[in-house]
Amino acid sequence: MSQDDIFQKPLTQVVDFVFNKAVVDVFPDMIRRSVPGYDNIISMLGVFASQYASEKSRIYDLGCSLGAATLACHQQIPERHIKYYCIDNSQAMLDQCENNLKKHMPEASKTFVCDDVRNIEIENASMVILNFTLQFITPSDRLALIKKIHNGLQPNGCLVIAEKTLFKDTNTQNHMTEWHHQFKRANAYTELEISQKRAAIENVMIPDTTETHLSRLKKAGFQHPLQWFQCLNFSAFIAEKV
Ligand code: GEK
Repeated sequence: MSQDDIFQKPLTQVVDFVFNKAVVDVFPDMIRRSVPGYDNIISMLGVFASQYASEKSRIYDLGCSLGAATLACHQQIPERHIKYYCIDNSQAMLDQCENNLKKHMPEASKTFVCDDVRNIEIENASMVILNFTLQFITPSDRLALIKKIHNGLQPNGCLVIAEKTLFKDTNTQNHMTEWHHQFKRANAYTELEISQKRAAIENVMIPDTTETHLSRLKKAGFQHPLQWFQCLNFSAFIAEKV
């Protein structure tokens, strides 16, 4: 696995972050050193799949990157004949995802679509995964996307969402931000890397508060959305379609 050195050198101008080939090569290292609890969330998606994924249904991994969430699900339920739909609008990500999943789950049915998740039809789904993807969607489009997912889920299916989250209270927000930077320092990112990454991502990744996530899920038709995970300013939710 290659080490993330994308922001190691001083840049004359920090441009908006894109999921290009350079990012693909370091992605597993980048996400683990940047997102506290990432591995824990990935493995819990497999646990949720074992409860919610019904025989011959579809699982959609929206913003799949390298396919870690899909693989975690498949490993728990290899016998259920699930049709996996891996969606990402980065061709570089999707190509590497396809390589990974063809290698690690060759027997499973899987479709790879390079498109914006807003353009994808969702049908016959028993599980839809938005693992650190919703935060990259224009905020005004988020409710429509969640409603579309609700419509495409089977009864008793679930939507799982993980995100970086904001806090209404300034004191809490400041602590969480500082502790997150401390987490990155502990994972050997320098001050320059932390600040250049922050500048590159701030226009493209727009987090919501936990309250916004839960109320939007309710507006979209999910009756009892739950937050099941928090580590610093990273949270995960699960919402069952009744
Ligand atoms: C994981 N889920 O490892 N449509 C489709 N894909 C998109 C869009 C969009 N509008 N916007 C961003 N992406 C993964 C991690 S990473 C999270 C998800 C992160 C894609 C983008 O190309 C990238 O692959 C992914 O969403 C976000 O479980 O890097 O913080």
